[in-house]
Amino acid sequence: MMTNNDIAEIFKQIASALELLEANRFRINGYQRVSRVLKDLTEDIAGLVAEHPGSAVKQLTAIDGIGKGSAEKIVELVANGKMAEHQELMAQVPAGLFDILAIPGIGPKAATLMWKDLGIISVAELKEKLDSPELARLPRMGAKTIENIKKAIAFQEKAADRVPLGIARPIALRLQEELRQVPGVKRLEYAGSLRRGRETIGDLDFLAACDDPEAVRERFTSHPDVTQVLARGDTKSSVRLETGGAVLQADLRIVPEEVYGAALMYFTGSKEHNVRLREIAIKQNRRLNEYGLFDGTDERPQDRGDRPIAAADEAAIYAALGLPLIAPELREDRGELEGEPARLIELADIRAELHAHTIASDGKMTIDELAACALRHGYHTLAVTDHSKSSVIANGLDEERLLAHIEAVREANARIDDLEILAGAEVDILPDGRLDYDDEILARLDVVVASPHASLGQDPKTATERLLRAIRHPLVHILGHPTGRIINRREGLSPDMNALFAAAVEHDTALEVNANWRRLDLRDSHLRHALEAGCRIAIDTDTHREEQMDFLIYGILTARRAGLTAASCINTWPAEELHAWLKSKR
Ligand code: DGT
Ligand code: CA
Ligand code: CA
Ligand code: ZN
Repeated sequence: MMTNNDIAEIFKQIASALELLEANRFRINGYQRVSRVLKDLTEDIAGLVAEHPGSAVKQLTAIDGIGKGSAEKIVELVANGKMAEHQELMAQVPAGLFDILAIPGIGPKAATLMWKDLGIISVAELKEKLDSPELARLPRMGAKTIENIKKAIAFQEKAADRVPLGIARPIALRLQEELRQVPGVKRLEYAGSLRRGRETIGDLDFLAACDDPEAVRERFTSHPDVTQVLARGDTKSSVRLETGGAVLQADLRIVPEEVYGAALMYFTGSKEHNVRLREIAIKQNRRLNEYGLFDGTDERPQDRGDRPIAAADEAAIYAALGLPLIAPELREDRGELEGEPARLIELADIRAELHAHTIASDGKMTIDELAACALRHGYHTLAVTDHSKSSVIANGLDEERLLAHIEAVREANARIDDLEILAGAEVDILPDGRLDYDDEILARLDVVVASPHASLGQDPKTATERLLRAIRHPLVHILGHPTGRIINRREGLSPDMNALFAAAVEHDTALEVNANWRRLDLRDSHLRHALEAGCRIAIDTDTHREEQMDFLIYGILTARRAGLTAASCINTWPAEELHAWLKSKR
């Protein structure tokens, strides 16, 4: 299924190809505009087309900025997976030129000149020619411009290949499960940034202790997702994984069982956390490395046959250092070694889902299906929060449909046992901070999640005012995905977070950690500050389809990275307490 971003990319490619071919400016601008409109939509275009087979073009032209011609092309693209015009253009322009055009500082004129005059058709070729006199001779190609291009290429190379947590983790779990099946495997886990629950993953780091290293290596390097074996050695093998559109490197290290804990600590990182631990060890006249914790400060005590004080498991090593076991998610050198550690929130603490969509707007489940899903998760409370009327693409509810929907929710609640189903809404925070329903309507809802969906390119000051207005609104319970960012795709709003946190405490409005791995908004670093300020937190999945309720783990990992405890998270509260809090805003 194509994402909005995929579709937007195709339109952008058409615009770029036309630029490189020096086509009419108006035509180019038109495609660029449509691409931008598609990128800013938070609702699923392919789903919209699929659900309105006869009237998709009409649905699409209802969106501001999409004309009939573009709508027809979108339908063609979604239906066939390709678009004739796009393909014709792709045949005329070398693919590598698009990467060149994507480098900040290189416009279409420059890219066309590099192509036509110097025959440069890939970033690699451009890199080779960056110091050549012929490049510097091109019009407007000064030393400063070339310097900027170098920097931009370096930045892109660094950022481009990090994979979102929600893509990397399922791949890693599959591989981990498979490797654990190999006979003789005693311990096998992923370490690295994935174990720390970072929102994006550079590569996967597996660690094994086993009787038959060759068998584990063999299973690892011959896994169906492996497209290339990069290294295959006694202690370390590396492969390239390609699956479901993601490309990811994975390393497997095999260590003796006696030192597994030390190695797991080392390869879990972070590097900065490890540095701190080694400093602590040295102060105690000891040495910590991936083979264990040793007496004395010699470089490589393991080579002399020294026996470690602790090595087999992490907890024992931390304990020997005089430290509590630090949760992997906290190992970032952000003060985790000071003070008493709190018990971090866990998946099983969550008892309520307070942000979920049904077919009334753009969800795939009925109220009953959503309720069954919540019951399977063992929740005591479910809030049905469909979109409000301004989210046209998401089939947001106008007042009349909302009132009928509230009735349907109340009816389902009366019929379904063991679950309190609350009538709610995810109400749009309009660009100026007003809400998309008036107070009389909002007051009828048990739960109001207020979220920004449009105008996400606003300047920080306007964004702050906008979100503050929603936080201060007496009928709002939760500020949903506060910045609207999409990981690796859209930066979203950049409001003054501390101002939001102070207002949220004052007005007793909870802030959402949206567990969808594309969002994870609030992100970990923001959440840390929210907790310091004393904010209440909601962790919700914003479920649109059944499997998305399992996205909760990504919200939990993110929350643990910020040090969230169950008590600060409204989704963990017993039913009476949660319901009383919700009513306090009515
Ligand atoms: P990533 O892969 O970029 O998402 O981040 P990590 O944290 O997984 O980093 P990675 O894969 O380079 O290394 C995995 C862990 O191994 C890292 O968190 C700490 C440890 N490690 C790797 N290289 C070094 C090093 O040079 N010094 C220290 N102290 N630890 C290292
Ligand atoms: Ca890694
Ligand atoms: Ca690695
Ligand atoms: Zn939502």
